[in-house]
Amino acid sequence: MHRLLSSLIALAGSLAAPVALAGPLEDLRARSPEQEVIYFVLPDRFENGDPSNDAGGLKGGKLATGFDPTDKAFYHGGDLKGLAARLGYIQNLGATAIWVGPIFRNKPVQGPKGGESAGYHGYWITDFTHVDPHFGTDADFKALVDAAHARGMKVYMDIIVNHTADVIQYREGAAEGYPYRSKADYPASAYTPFVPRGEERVKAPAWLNDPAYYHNRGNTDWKGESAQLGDFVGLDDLATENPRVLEGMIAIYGDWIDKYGIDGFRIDTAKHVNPEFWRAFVPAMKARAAAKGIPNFHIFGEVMTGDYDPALLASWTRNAGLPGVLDFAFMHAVLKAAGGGSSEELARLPDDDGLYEGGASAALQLPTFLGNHDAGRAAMFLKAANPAMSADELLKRDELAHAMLLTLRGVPTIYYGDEQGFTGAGGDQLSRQDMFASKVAIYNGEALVGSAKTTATESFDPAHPLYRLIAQLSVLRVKTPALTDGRSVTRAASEKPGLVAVSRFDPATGREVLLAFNTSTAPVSAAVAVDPASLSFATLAGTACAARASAPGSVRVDLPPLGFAVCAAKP
Ligand SMILES: [Ca+2]
Ligand SMILES: [Ca+2]
Ligand SMILES: [Ca+2]
Repeated sequence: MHRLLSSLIALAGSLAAPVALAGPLEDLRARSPEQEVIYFVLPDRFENGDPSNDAGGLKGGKLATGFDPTDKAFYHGGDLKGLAARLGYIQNLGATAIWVGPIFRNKPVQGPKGGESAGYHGYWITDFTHVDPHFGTDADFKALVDAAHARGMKVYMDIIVNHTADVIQYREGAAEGYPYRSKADYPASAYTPFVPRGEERVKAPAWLNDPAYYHNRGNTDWKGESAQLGDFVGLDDLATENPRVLEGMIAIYGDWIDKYGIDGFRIDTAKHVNPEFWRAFVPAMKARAAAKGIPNFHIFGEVMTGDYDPALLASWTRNAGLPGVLDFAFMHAVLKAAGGGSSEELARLPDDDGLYEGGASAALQLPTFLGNHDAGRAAMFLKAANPAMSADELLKRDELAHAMLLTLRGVPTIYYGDEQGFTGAGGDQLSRQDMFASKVAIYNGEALVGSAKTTATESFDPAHPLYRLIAQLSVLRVKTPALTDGRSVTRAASEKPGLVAVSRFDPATGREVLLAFNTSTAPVSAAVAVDPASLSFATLAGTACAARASAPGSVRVDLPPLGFAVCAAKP
């Protein structure tokens, strides 16, 4: 009751300010995961709301504080206050949920001498119970969540259970680079672990400081058992099959639900943890959330695949019981089609949805995306597929890919900065540009899609063509049940550039929405099969649709080069 009361007070406070889509907390809690549009942000790179925390309260140079805004491998100063101050920008883009990169206290700097980098990304946790001082305070996080909720927006935390920061070292194997030592070759202890002096109590909760709760088998080579038991480039790999570790992680993350009332978890490196762990952890988190009045708590895992195979993604929803996985197969299929390649991979996704636990209806809650902080950005992939194309063609292909993302099945997940035309020259650090005025030379040297400016000045332009398109289609999506909850039927696809068409059906009325995309640089004109009951159409977005079916069961689709149309059958 107390929590509800304080949320209502926060809500009442926010109503004094002009807020476009403020809705009560009850409405937000009632929304299912597939009704959201997610915006994924790395707090260090988004907005600096408090320069006094830039060094994280640490003294000394960049190797002590981790702070160097000119170096893409170090902290740049972004924080939770900055993110809270920009909620209006994110909400006006049409996003209804924010996936915030990990905010827990990290080891500020790690890596071999001369090759150090900082924990600005948040994936090197030492203290799982508090906000990293570079990002602000626990109170800043509370204020961010409350402010988002007051606007009707959800907050998803990015969590890690597979590993901690690299603290544990081994007595042997330095010269060889700590290669993985298998269970067969080393059935008892593989390496002799130790914690360097001064770091004995750096982790929290305290049980995490005991090397007995780690695998200590050396670095993973990503194959076989080492994918689950090996260290991720030195990061201490937790013994997640140990009941103490399971119980400890349930306590840690349950506490964040209890204290902050957040709305979901994105799970990092999920496939490097034994499936049995998730089978216990996921129900525990759902129960904890339900007890806090959060019935639609969303959980989705990162199952990275090199070959973008839906079968591997789906296996983690079955064997591990993950409610959702980030849909890497969708990313690959859309970029291939929107880049002018074959659309046959995209065409078969509705059939592949049968692989997921719960089938096609469960697949509606898979977060879909066009790029991310590891792989790289959509614009980079589109450009790589067509290196000689004009700036205008790149913008049109980027818009086409976003039109697919925002109308096809799954929960559209916008990677921050894509809406401002960020491109990047690679994945990882090269795809983590600053939204506030950047001091990183390689970022500022990039041409942005759809804009003549660079990242040297701030990138929060609501007039950017990609921002405007995403905003338009997000609003349309959220109010169109066929797009959030409808089943999908592929109507047209090809191994060559050209027409891609998919029908989606309102789950309540059965009414059809036809989505048509032209992936070629020539106009297309084609007859497309539709439901015989779909006799007349309204244009919801894009190019004008034919007002009437040519005959029951067929409609003419005319699209300009790289154009799209969203056509709703009328009752
Ligand atoms: Ca700051
Ligand atoms: Ca280590
Ligand atoms: Ca592991």
